[in-house]
Amino acid sequence: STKKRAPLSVRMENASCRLNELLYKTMQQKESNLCLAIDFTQKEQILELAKVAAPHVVAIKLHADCITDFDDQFVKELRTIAHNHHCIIFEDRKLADIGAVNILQLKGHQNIAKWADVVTVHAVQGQESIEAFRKVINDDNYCLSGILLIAQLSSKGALTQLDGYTQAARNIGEANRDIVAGFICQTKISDFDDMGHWTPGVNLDAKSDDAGQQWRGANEAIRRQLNDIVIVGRGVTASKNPKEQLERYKREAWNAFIGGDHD
Ligand code: 5BU
Repeated sequence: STKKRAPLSVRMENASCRLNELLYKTMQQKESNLCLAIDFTQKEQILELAKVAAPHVVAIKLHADCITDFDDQFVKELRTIAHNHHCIIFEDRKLADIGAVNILQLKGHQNIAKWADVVTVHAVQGQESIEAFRKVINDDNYCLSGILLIAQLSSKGALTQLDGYTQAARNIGEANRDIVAGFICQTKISDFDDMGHWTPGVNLDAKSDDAGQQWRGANEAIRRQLNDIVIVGRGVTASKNPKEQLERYKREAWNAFIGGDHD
């Protein structure tokens, strides 16, 4: 898509999905389009970095199933950080089963729907299986307020680049904008103002790891490829000075978003 982004105020007003009202408001208030992926295995490590990161980011992304000592206390402390700093809690679970099982997984041993604002879902299982999320998202007993559909992966050779896949995922998302807050993608794919384009595969100092990941800079991802939100993991988490890197990634990504600095 080549269409430019609408202003955040317009996107907020046009938000069909509850998550996006919160997201665009938070982006504007914090002047940030940064999401930190904290891929650590111990809750204390995660909470420690989450506290440092929370003022700078709009979302904190987790892989709860990688946490070896995950428990209710962790969830409670995480929600407190999110509340105090207006942060979205994002569980990158990548659900990919039939609708009925996706719902069981959301309410399963980690009870994702109770503490995550948003969760990733694959598109591979088809539209009706994705529409099954509506019941949980519309139920006030759960925290979950939207899903992100995976339209493109960042990894080399990802099958999401096969002909028609990304467009088919986009169509499912656009037809269900009350529950699908946007996409995980590499370039902007939807012209609906309210849809958020969240992009992983960003690192300012390296191009790839040794396991298929592909990285590009924030300017490429945001200014050229017109994504909205940068998802950064190891660029921050593997650094000796995460706070300094958070400030750097936040500044680079926001400048690219508001059309400031060029590389
Ligand atoms: P990194 O350390 O910046 O490479 O971490 C990227 C994060 O984004 C990591 O948690 C992945 O699970 C996540 N990710 C990704 O890298 N690529 C994708 O296509 C999707 C998620 Br979907």
